[in-house]
Amino acid sequence: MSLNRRWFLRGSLFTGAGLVLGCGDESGGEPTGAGGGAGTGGGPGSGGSGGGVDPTCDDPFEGGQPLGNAVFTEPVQVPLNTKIGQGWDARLYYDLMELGPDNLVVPNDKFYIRTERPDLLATRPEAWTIRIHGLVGAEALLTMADLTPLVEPMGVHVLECSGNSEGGGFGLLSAAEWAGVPFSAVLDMIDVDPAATRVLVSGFDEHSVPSAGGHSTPGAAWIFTLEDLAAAGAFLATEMNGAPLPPDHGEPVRLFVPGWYGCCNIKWVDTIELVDDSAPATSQMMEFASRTHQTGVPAMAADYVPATMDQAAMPVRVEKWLLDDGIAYKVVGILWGGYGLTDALLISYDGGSTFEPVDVCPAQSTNQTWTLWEHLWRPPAAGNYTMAMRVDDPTVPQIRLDLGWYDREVFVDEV
Ligand SMILES: Nc1nc2c(c(=O)[nH]1)N[C@H]1C(S)=C(S)[C@@H](COP(=O)(O)O)O[C@H]1N2
Ligand SMILES: [Mo]
Repeated sequence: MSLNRRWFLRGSLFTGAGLVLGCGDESGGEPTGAGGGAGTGGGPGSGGSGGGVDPTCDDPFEGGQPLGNAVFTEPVQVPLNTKIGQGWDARLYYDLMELGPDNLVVPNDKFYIRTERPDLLATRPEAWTIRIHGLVGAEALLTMADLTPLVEPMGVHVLECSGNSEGGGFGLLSAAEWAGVPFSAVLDMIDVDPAATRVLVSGFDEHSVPSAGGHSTPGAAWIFTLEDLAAAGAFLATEMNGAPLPPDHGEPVRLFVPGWYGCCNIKWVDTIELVDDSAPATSQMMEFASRTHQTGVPAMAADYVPATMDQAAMPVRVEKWLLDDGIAYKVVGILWGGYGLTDALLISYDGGSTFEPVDVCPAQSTNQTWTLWEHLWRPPAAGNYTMAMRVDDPTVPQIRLDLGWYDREVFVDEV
């Protein structure tokens, strides 16, 4: 069931998009069936085991012996934690296997990259300006000197590319600590025409090398309602993990819209245009329509639903352990996205036929960033297993869990 949905989904995503290894479509492309398993393995308990576990949380693995990681049988087709490709197609896939209780913020040099700093970008960060126009009393040019005094800490937020998929080890997903200027403070500096209902934010997006196979279309811009931006707590980010925004992440300024997919988080922001409900969708919105779960490809911005991340969850590492009573597996995973807290996470090891509860401890306390969880698993026999997840609450939107988007296959060599 879940597998069928997944294949259906792949089919619809990858139509006509042949994968160019290393610089292809960010969706990852079809599995090659060729072995795979790159980036798996790792040392015993690699990735942040030990230390940092909340003492109030029960640890069924205490006193046990870690025996290394089980291998995800899905082919990881790309190197992880290494920047590859060029221009729009530049990618850095983060190795989610590294996550652990003490390791929930991704350092800047490993934070995922989707599109590198454009080589045609000539403006120095100090000379950066943002042109403000459209439905405003007067056009304006915002400088970094206008923004800098308004920068404040924004906390840890997760960012995910809507094209995140198993072909990239689901590595287009990272969390960092951000600082920036609330978008509301920017709007306060502007004489916004009362007729304005939406805002179009666009960024520099010209590269000398075209995207391979036309996977990425030029023009980075997204249109939001003023209410959506305010409700999300959107900000213009200028710092990441205490450092100025790195070149590949939008230096000197990017949009950050908490809870929205990466494609809305425009880098190298150079224009803000106030518009109304008659604004046509941008090419970027159309390019990402299916990946942000729109119905079709609407021509008008007003016909787009917010490109927010429903509740999602997936395993990131499966550790093999020897306990007093034999072999057991520690399935470590994350919970992210969503619009409220949940304590009803379920995991399946048979592709979604049967589920068991995951006791997330410490409990989820925010939707801003991901929450780590662990689950003790005793597979009945050696073999391949498809892990699927869902939230046991029909009121919790979870479109990608419904679609089996984050299902993962793991090979167990011994029980
Ligand atoms: N100017 C510009 N901004 C952009 C993009 C782009 O290609 N050009 N890609 C978007 C997409 S699809 C994603 S997933 C995020 C990635 O941000 P990161 O590279 O900092 O992780 O940037 C977004 N902002
Ligand atoms: Mo993306």
